[in-house]
Amino acid sequence: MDIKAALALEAGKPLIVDTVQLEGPKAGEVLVEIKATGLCHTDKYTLSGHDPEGIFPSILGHEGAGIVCEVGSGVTSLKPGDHVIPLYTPECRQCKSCLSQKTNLCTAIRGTQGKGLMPDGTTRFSYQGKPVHHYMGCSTFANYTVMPEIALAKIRKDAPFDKVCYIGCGVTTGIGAVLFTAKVEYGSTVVVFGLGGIGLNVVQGAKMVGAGRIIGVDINPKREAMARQFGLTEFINPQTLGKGEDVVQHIIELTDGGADYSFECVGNPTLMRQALECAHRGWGISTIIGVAGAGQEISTRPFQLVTGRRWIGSAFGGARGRTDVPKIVDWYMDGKINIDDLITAHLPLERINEGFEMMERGEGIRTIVEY
Ligand code: NAD
Ligand code: AHE
Ligand code: ZN
Repeated sequence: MDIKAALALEAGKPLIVDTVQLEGPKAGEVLVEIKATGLCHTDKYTLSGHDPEGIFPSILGHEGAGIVCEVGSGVTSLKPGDHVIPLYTPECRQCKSCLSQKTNLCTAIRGTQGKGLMPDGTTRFSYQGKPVHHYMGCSTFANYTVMPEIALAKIRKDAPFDKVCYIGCGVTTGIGAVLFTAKVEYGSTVVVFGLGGIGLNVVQGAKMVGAGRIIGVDINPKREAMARQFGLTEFINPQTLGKGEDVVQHIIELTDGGADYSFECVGNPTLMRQALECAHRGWGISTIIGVAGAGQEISTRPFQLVTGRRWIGSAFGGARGRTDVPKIVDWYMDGKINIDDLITAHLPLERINEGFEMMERGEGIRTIVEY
């Protein structure tokens, strides 16, 4: 069928909106009409060419919501008309990782997904007669996509697509990192580096669990007001600290020894080190969420770990998609979490590049494309 999609034809070039061809679902696959998608910093990162798994031409986008149109043979858990959120971290409930109960990183289809292919090793998209790759198993920058059944969370039908699509990445990543990965306790002191689409959800998660202090670090002063609305208690702009004043030392002094929990939500190895080193000696846990480009590495003195700080990471907030995403949609519908105020722009697909330009300029938090 003919569909409308924003194509990433080349690294570093704007997306091209055009008609693309999509094949129907094969065994174990589902055709989904995407109704809305968020623009995540990770899409921009892959488009930039710094993602070792970035493949071109491809259709980016991984933060969507939509309706099942057709199911392939053998699909049992979904039917046409069901509302779904695509999962870049699927949940097969059968692989070693799923069965371990120790991780959300399902390995059932990770190999083909990382190569931009469906589990059978082929693509469903083509443009001008040539194959086009999938992205993170989702490709939500298209009004229709094909997904494996295990990579779709079934959600309630009264949830608005243009809000709950954000649960497909940013909301779950931020709140989940607090609840499922770091397991922040009531009364804790939390430091969040980067107060964008992910960091503000870390702030929101920290408030939910009753953190005592929530300290945000960002170089964009416009982030402070929104972050305070979500529970931030103190804001630090490293660029306005006194001359020679170090952000790590500043946080350690401010918190009487360091944070119980810190989160890096930017993707900058220098900040990852700062986040670890501002964690409290003996017990501080620092969680890396930000994605750093090819070739970048983290470093610290091993003494930082010997003296009891722990460095961990979180993908998709540690959430098991088919199990946890429908619950997070319920939290939103029950007013337990705020998504509406984080959505700062809506655009038609034809103007998707303007959304990435806004991200570049640090304007707004989440832009949603509606089909
Ligand atoms: P964003 O662009 O909305 O937010 C980034 C924030 O970092 C902005 O507020 C910006 O001002 C701030 N920032 C930039 N440089 C800074 C610096 N030197 N010091 C302090 N603050 C600085 O991006 P986002 O959508 O929130 O994504 C954040 C990161 O998380 C990206 O690297 C993204 O790829 C990653 N991510 C990871 C996962 C995961 O599962 N691990 C999921 C989604 C996104
Ligand atoms: N392809 C990149 C890694 C990208 C990455 O870390 N992705 C996160 C999700 S970011 C969503 O906005 C993730 O879940 N990773 C786990 C996984 O299995 O990909 C690279 O550097 O190679
Ligand atoms: Zn994302």
